[in-house]
Amino acid sequence: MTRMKLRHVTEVSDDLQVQSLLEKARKESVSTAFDRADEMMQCGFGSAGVCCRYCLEGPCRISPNGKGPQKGVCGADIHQIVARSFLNHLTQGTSGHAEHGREVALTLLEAAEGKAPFEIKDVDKLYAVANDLGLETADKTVNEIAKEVALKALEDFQKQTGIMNWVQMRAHKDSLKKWNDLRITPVNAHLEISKAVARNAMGCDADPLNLVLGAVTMGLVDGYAGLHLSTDLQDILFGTPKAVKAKYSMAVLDEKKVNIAVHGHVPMLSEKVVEWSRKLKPEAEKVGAEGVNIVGVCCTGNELLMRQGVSVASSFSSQELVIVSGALEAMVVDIQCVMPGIQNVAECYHTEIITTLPYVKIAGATHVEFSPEIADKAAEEIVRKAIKNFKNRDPEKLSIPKETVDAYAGFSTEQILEALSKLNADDPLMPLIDAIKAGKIRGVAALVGCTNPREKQDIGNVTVAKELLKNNVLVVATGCAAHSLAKNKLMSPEGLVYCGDELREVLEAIGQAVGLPSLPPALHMGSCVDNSRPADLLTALANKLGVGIKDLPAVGSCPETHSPKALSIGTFFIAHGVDVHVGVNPQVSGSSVVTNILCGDKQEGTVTAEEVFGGKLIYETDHIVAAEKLLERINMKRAQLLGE
Ligand code: BF8
Ligand code: SF4
Repeated sequence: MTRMKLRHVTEVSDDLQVQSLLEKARKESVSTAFDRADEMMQCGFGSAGVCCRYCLEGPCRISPNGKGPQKGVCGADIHQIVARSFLNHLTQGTSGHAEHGREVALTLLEAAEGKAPFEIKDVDKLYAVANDLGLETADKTVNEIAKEVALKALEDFQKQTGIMNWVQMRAHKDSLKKWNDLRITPVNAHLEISKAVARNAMGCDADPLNLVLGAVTMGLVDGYAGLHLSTDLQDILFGTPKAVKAKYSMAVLDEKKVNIAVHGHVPMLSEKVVEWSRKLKPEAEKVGAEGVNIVGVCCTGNELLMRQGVSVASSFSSQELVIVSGALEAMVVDIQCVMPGIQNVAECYHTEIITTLPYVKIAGATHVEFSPEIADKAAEEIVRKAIKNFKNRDPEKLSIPKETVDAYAGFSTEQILEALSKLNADDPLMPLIDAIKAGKIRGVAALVGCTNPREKQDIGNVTVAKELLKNNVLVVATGCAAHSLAKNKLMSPEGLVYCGDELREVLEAIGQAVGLPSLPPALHMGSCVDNSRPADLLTALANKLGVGIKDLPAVGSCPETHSPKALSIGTFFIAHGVDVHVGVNPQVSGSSVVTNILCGDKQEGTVTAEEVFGGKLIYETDHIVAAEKLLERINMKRAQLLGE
């Protein structure tokens, strides 16, 4: 096979540590996602979303330029095929988050019943959620209440009528009315996912608009059964995050310690791995190490960072390079965004890849089965395996980058409100609202989602964030986007130089009220399921102002999208009327109809997301132009809201 020309390392990432580890990988003939992305030819049909493989009459593909057959064998046209392919992406993204929520609900149930070794860490949040669910709490023990909350959560995967409990509890009333009017409000997560798969099959739903509305239902399932439900229950189980200082970059690996990377998304196992890494320090010392060092990768990293201040080594696209350091004794993975490629990379070093879930295994990897009841046993076994592997480290292959970056994280909605309460104890939202009204804060932007090996790492996330900050937009961040911003000093007061003067004054005033020099320019709100937190903040702001979420000067941006989960999250926000930018092709361009529904403006005779919900999808690959478009939308909403 002819090798495609690989990008120079400086074209892959601006991160010098990533560049040097990629160089090392290439020298050692180790294949990584960055190089595989260069070698992979992109299919034009797939890119436009016009290829259908839903039945064995096909595969069928329609050429968007009008040449060749314009209908599949069954008669499906290009718009029907693209709409189904969009719904398929959304269903896939949503099912991952819904499974996450269900696993956490089961863990809470087992903890409450005394079957799993977890305690309720945030009793106040438990009471708050129980009250919001309308549960009676008087004369009940904490565990009794936790059990009822867990059962309410599990109803959201079972009930056959009505609407999901978490939608009822968390949705803004105007948004909910809209969804009810459109008859797209989800009943239960599994029912909706199953229905989406069924309607997408050959011979079923063939109306592009109806299919896109089905995708919006998936977005709502994602938002409530995935994001909100997971965040609420994880906060109850593991604690609601508070401001915390931590370190970022590949340099968080420690030459003197046994290094374990925790990777994936669901925090149940990784919380226990942290616990056992402390307990087994004496065992690590016996093999000549100074202890056990846990580092985070992807959203498991975000979860541990937010609650325990665990340092973060890598976002999605450079996950394999953590292994290339030669310093990693074990990489423990649970679910989602775990590249199968890590096993091949690990085989070139001494790293042991340990899978933990029965339905997420990697051929060649070690498997240590995890379930909540045996959480301690599994975590202990994993940490012991890593300690045992320390002796196999090859000093010749060792290359740990040197400099870490300080970052503040832990900005849950509760933490933000607590900080604001230092300025106005009776009405904590008012300082924020006053700043927005006065134009000191032009609007709020959530920088969310991924890094993508096809894209130059971090550059999209950082450029969009800096442009918005410069224009006095308050930036919050989650997921791997948060990783990009943290590495580039946007989560420490050092990054204040990137803010407009007015925004900087507001951040300093709030920060100083809580004893810090300033709040950081970008507030880290957590993992991808924690996109519930910016949604909660927007709901609180809208309620306070007596308007809908669609009326707020708020936007979302995912410049380096890789995962369908990001499309699900984006659709969840669009359903609230929030404009959402993606910087990577969402694979709908083959259909003018679907593209217009998602991205079009209000236009007579056509139905668009903007017209129905008040927000739209913005696809823009130029990061500066993307920021300009987002600012334009913020200014438009400000004009409508404040009469500017
Ligand atoms: O859920 S941001 S690359 S790790 S999908 Fe994956 Fe994207 Fe990272 Fe977290 Ni979210
Ligand atoms: Fe072709 Fe229709 Fe089957 Fe798709 S569903 S593969 S368009 S025949």
